[in-house]
Amino acid sequence: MTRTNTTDCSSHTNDSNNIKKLKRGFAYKLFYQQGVWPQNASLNDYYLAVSYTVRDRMQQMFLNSILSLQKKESKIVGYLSAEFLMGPHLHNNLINLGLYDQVSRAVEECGLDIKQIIDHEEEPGLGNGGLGRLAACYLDSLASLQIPAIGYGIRYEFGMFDQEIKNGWQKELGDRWLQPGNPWEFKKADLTVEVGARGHTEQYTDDHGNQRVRWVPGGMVKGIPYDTPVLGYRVNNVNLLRLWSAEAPKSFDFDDFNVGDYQGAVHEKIMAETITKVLYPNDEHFRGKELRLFQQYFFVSCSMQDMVRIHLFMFPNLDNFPDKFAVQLNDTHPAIAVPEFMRLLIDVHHYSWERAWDIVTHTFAYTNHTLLPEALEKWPVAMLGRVLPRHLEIIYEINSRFLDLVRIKYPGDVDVVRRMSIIDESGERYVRMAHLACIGGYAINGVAELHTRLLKNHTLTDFHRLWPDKLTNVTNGVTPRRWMVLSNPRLARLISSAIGDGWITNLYKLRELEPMVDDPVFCEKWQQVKFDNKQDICAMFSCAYGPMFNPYAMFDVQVKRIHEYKRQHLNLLHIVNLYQRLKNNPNLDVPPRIFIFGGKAAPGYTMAKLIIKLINSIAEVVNSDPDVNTRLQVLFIPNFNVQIGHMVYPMADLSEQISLAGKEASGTGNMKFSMNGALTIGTLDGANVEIREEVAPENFFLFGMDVNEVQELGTAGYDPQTIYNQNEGLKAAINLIATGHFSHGDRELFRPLIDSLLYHDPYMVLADYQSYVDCQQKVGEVFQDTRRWTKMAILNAARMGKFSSDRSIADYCRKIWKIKPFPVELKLQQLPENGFKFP
Ligand code: 73E
Repeated sequence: MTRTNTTDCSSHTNDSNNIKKLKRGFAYKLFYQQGVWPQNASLNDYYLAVSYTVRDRMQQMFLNSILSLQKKESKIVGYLSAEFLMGPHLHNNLINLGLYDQVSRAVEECGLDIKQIIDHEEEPGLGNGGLGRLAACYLDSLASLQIPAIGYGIRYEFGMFDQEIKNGWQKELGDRWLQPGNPWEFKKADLTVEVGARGHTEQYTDDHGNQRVRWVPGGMVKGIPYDTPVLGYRVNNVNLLRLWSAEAPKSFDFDDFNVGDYQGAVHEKIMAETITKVLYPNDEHFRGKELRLFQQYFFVSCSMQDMVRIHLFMFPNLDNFPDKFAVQLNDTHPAIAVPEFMRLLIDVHHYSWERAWDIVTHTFAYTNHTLLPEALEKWPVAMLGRVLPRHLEIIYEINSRFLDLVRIKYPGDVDVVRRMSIIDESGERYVRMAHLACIGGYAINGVAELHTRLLKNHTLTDFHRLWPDKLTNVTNGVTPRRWMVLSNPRLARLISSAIGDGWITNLYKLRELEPMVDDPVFCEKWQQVKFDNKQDICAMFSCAYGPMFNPYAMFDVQVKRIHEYKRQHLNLLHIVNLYQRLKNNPNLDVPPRIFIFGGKAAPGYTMAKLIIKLINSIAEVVNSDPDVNTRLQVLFIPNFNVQIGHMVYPMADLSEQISLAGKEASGTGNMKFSMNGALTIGTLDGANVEIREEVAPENFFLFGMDVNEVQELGTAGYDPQTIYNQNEGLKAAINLIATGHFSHGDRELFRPLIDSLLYHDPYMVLADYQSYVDCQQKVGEVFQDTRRWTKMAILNAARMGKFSSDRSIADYCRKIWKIKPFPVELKLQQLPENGFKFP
């Protein structure tokens, strides 16, 4: 159902009326909210004034939507995620409201520039990368598809660190995103909940003579919710992002103060507030830090208590909780929700174990995002028992009952019991959170077809054998609102002028672009869009580098977290090889290329940081060498985040998706590039496989081993040195780095990286090297045939329908949540002119 609202009028009079109202809104907000006269206001004041004015335009829909969450008939998705990488709000809200043009005119009439205002926003970087951004795309699609949903997470005071490059090295700076003020959130102090920690459990007999257990926590913290409205695209539904912030139960204890323990009272406050202080910047590397465990428990407990409260607002008990809520666990980070909900049902609401278990196992569904063994969460039993003693007891009981079932199913098979147990007893004892999530939920899903197949056949094969219907696939997707309409307005306009704008809510409609590949005028316009986007980025970097970047060159881009499995160093070996060939043969027939990198390394991941240093060192040498620098340039864009992503995906010609097959669960950057008309060079990994299927093999540059070949090579015994010795080009490239050509003669600097490649090469970079270089040769040849390249690029974008997050969410609704749209009717409530009476 599309919105017929008062803010999106097309008539000229209404337009100018609305613009007038907007301008008045800005002035009021400046004066009353910011407390400044327009002439004294800073850019931040203007940003806040514009944002508050826009937020006011969302209120009617927002409050109507909250009311409809409380209707008995609507089923709600509770999306539990430790990360939501939302990106800037203002621009997105303007697009989803349909207010961009009016607000930009109103701003302009105030003598300002909407771009400046939009760019001023400090983005909430409350996520590491793909997993957190996926959660944000899913919130956009949930609202746009009119599915009631609440995203539950953590309001980190410091999100993902800001990255600076100093002398080629990554430097991390604290991200103070809340400093300038956050106009998009509402603090809901009256919905505060309490969360316990540590302490012990005890048995007692209740008033009815029943034996019960209770947890006596050693301490408590308060969870304060902050709500951010999440708009759907041109619909009335507004969903909720509810992020929890930790506070001490009492902020200033005068009793303690009087008895002289002022330090103690303040210490307690500081400890409590540490819980939501900072996002752990580790992507796919599990570190068993106690504070992280408590962060997870904290937000999960707050969220489950909140859902129980909402449920009991409508129903007399929790019997039918799974009819009202479908709770999705975004990876295992919130998996402690399983024993927490058991505890709430049994200890607090006095359900029997059996009834409680029935409710729990009809409530949760679990998404697995990674196969990397080092990413799988397992908490030391001793630590979990110390922090959450009642939960450990419940986990033991879940495990004991589960293993009874396994023993009945596989009599005499002790090995399967050991493998499937929630407790890993092979050395120090650990709680395997993935097993807990598999056992405690009714559905498990992988995030791309290949990934789900690997889960079925390897990582979760025992669970798949036990419950063949439980594991399904839902391939990831990204929202075309942010990743096309917002970030690539030129392309969006061109597409809409050709096929109308239905594609924005039904991405399969992009197929209608296919016949346009034979229309030379359309192809030329397509090229012009790409060229203009490239020029924008050249202009941006001309301040730092001068006018060195050439928009006619091929823009070859790899932006993602820096990780060995993603193989940024494979890309670098090709660059060094190309550099050597150009030095040896100035007439080499290759098109000019700019290799662009972006991404952060986990602060403790030494090898990833060394890869960043190597990228910058190669850039320094190559970019200043007049023999090559008109044909080959390297650029590292610092601090890659959502905002920079808006510029990067639209300007790329070539998208690098070059992980070792079997390592990247899905990838989502691959989808963003393709929908913006970049061609992919990639392995058969993650969602690349499905992208290639959709766009057809002839429109995709495939190289490298597939998963089976990787496995066979591993079994046969992989020896990178043999490959090094037999491949002259590869040897020369590695030697050039090793002998200090890019490190001012220092042979030690990159030795750890070189040694790793030569003696271990865990991600088989050398094995895929030649195939990659050959494929890059082909890429260069095709790029020189502009018509052919353009045709392939248009077909890539035209065939991206499957990778809209709208399709992913529709799949979740159908396969897992069993939820249907619940459109919100907009009943405009007039605010009383003459004040109101408290009911
Ligand atoms: O392949 C990506 C995937 O596209 C995967 O690596 C990523 O999730 C994306 C969305 O499905 C991912 N991130 C994490 N695990 N998988 C992770 C693990 C621990 C902390 C933070 C993120």
